Amino acid sequence: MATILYYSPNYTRPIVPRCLTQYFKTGIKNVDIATDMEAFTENFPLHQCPGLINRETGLYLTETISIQYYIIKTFCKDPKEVKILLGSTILEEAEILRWGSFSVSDFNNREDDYIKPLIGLKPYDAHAHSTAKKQFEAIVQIFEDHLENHRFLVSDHITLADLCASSAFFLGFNFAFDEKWSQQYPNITRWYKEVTKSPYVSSFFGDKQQAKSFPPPPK
Ligand SMILES: N[C@@H](CCC(=O)N[C@@H](CS)C(=O)NCC(=O)O)C(=O)O
Repeated sequence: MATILYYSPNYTRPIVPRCLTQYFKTGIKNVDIATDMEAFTENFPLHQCPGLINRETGLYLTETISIQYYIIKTFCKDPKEVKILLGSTILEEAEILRWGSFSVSDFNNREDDYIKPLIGLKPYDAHAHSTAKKQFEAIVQIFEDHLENHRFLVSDHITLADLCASSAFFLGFNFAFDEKWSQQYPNITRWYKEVTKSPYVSSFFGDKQQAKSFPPPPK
């Protein structure tokens, strides 16, 4: 039985795990949860993806960071490349985990609360949305300030932290962050454009375009 990576094209957290399975030619089968809902639900009762499973070997992983880590450590044949992606000192490893976790937890959740009501993927409530906007602006500023003095999040090259964070920013850049937004956040925009061109993730980002306009609040 092949190892299966469950994903959904509607969600951002599985983007990097999927790209890594392809980049490292892992043979892991990428399965859209919509096409295998019964088995997905049976194995992943929280209904969250990504999820990685091989019933024969007993491999069972949830959590984006853990799955990415497993794929890189298992399938990247070049120890130097592993260090590039996952860090070459304890502090670098810790920083990569820090930014990766921050991106797929706090940042992702605040971005969802801010962007999804604008595009009909969550109910819109004007008061709740005004709070969500403030919360999002506070977190996005942390990236903008950091990237003012750093080309990438942790090191002078792309690490897993950048890949993770670029997938978290995808929702915004795809549906809302237009040119005007980019003028306000030039460092994030410069960084996002560079990271998403990386061969690690270009299989996903290659044909994606930045949003043309920021969606107005629903009436
Ligand atoms: N802590 C998990 C969260 C996974 C998660 O929330 N995934 C989202 C997609 S990006 C999901 O499946 N949402 C569906 C749901 O919560 O019902 C991780 O880091 O992987």
